[in-house]
Amino acid sequence: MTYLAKPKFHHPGLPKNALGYTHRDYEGSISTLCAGCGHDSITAAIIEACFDLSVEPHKVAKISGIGCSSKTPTYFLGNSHGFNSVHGRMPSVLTGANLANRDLIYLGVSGDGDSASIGFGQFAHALRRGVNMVYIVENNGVYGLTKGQFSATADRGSKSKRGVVNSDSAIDLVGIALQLGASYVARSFSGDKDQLVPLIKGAIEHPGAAFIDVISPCVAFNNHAGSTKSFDYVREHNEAVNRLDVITGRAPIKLDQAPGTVQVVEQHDGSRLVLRKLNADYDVSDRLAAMSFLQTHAAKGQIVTGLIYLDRECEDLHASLNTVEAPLNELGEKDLCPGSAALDKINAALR
Ligand SMILES: Cc1ncc(C[n+]2csc(CCOP(=O)(O)OP(=O)(O)O)c2C)c(N)n1
Ligand code: SF4
Ligand SMILES: [Mg+2]
Repeated sequence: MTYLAKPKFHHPGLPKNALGYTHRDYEGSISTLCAGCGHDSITAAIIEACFDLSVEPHKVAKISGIGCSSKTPTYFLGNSHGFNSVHGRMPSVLTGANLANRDLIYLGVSGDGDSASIGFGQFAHALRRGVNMVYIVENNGVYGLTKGQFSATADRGSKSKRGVVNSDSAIDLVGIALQLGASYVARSFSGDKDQLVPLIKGAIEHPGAAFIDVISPCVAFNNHAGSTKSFDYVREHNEAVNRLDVITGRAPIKLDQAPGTVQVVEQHDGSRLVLRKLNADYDVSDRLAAMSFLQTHAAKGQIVTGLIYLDRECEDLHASLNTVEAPLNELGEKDLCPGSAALDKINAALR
């Protein structure tokens, strides 16, 4: 239970990262989700990614909405900043926090109900503005917390646990993110840690709006035959475009790559994504091709996973607004109050 703290002691031989921290230092409270919930696997992947990258926990702000998925920040990074906001409002709270202090890593955690229904507008605007963040949707196709109603990402024709057939078309958040201009777009599966951990690491290193849609089966309400978000269905229909890993501090290598080889993509901050390309004709830098690839495979009933699109030239919201670099809480009176001469100049310019 959330109020039960995990014991502090751990095996003295646990591996340590560059900061001297173990996995335990990136954990949170004990999860209260249903045993086997895909969301818990995503929590484990976030912990591993932050451990691997030696992220300083106090440099992370985790922000969520409402839902089983939005509860998960309690279960990881217990020493980080956290804000559990209102249903569908994570993106605007995150945007505000980011504008006030760009020095933190912003980790937005949401659900398909949280982001594709009540928060759809918020989702859209945070991505199109290029807020520097990692935006994770833990996508189970249902409102898990409120007992399994179809969400807007449930596929048309899929069946609820009680046998009701969904008659509405699904929203594909990856397709929308591509169209809105997100500069890092990926999809993964909660049960594929090998793929998910490097995708999260890449998103943390990415200096712009990074969106990851993670199919995350709800074992209580959406893991039956007839569901297209169940463990069995996703395993059978998964079409991985690439395998990747993140390595920091290596020399860059060009993007043109032969099928079956390894490719390193350099990002603005100097970190590298190492991609193993499985598809001969797949290129992560081509937004239009990515959109068409998604649609083509969706028509075949296949779920494309992997790093689907990456814009290495992206600008974040601070660059487009030309904001001050220092966090607002570090600005002194001199910065905030330039004096009457400066004010007179501004007023004169407006006359
Ligand atoms: C303004 C508002 N409307 C409705 C609700 C009820 N509600 C709570 S969680 C939720 C949906 C959660 O679904 P999702 O975001 O997919 O999270 P999951 O539980 O599936 O992880 C709803 C409708 C609410 N808390 N607040
Ligand atoms: S109801 Fe579904 S989403 Fe919520 S904790 Fe249980 S399995 Fe996970
Ligand atoms: Mg959901």
